[in-house]
Amino acid sequence: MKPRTHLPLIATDDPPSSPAHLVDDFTPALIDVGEHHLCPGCGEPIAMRSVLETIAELAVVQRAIAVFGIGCYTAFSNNLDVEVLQALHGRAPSLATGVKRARPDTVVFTVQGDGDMVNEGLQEVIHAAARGERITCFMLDNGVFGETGGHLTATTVLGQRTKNSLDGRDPDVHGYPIRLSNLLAELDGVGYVARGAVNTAGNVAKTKRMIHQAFDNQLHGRGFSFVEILTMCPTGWFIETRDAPDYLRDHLAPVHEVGVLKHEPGH
Ligand SMILES: Cc1ncc(C[n+]2csc(CCOP(=O)(O)OP(=O)(O)O)c2C)c(N)n1
Ligand code: SF4
Ligand SMILES: [Mg+2]
Repeated sequence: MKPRTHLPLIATDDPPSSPAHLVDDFTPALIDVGEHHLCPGCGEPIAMRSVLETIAELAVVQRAIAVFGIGCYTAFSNNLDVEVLQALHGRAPSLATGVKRARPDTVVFTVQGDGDMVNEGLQEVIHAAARGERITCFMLDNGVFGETGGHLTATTVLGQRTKNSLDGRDPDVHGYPIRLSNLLAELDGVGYVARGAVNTAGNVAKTKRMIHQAFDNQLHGRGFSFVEILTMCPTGWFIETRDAPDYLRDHLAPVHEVGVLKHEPGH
């Protein structure tokens, strides 16, 4: 019987004409080890990868210094071919401020989570932003303290089930979520604020442009720059891995809306 296809037929015993892509082929040059220990379906590796690719594309690798907060993403500090400093919970913007002031020629950025930045160190980022520090802060926002087991943070959306809000976040008991990007966009001293997400290929591409703009802001000395990136955390959301991108779309993104909130090229 003839096969039902209009496509050119390849003999089943022919070897492929080009080698199959290995996962490692896609690893950005600045990641030393192509493996990580984060959960399957986690959004943080995608966000980290986008930041590292941008640093390489901007050719600032030799003068890039990262300051990490404490969360699941901290595991990457061992994998990167970039200078990394480790800050105490929430203090990364202050440490980054010191580095940038001491070495104005460097490109300094923080990597923090919503728990680290909005719960445990909120004043640090607000003051760094208001001072117009020429640093770039990235917040990986999954709406939970992922590393410690999926507890409620200040960005958890109403109704979201977490380890300590089993029936969903209730505003009468837990209060309302803080939209940090919106707060920062209000501050003088801030040149660029955007919120991206990594739940679809389109959003990953959009987020990468935001990361690029944020670094560009720093390179031109236009004050503080900030990108919040919504990331999947199927483990801390207590859902199936495959459902996490849609969960982000249906629950987190309607509250923490994706888009550029402030862009002042002449700042
Ligand atoms: C002062 C202090 N309190 C608590 C902890 C425990 N702790 C480690 S990671 C973490 C949660 C971090 O959450 P987030 O920044 O949102 O990162 P995620 O794990 O979600 O990526 C906490 C509470 C700590 N290390 N230090
Ligand atoms: S707990 Fe969440 S944030 Fe942490 S590695 Fe797993 S999926 Fe990622
Ligand atoms: Mg988190």
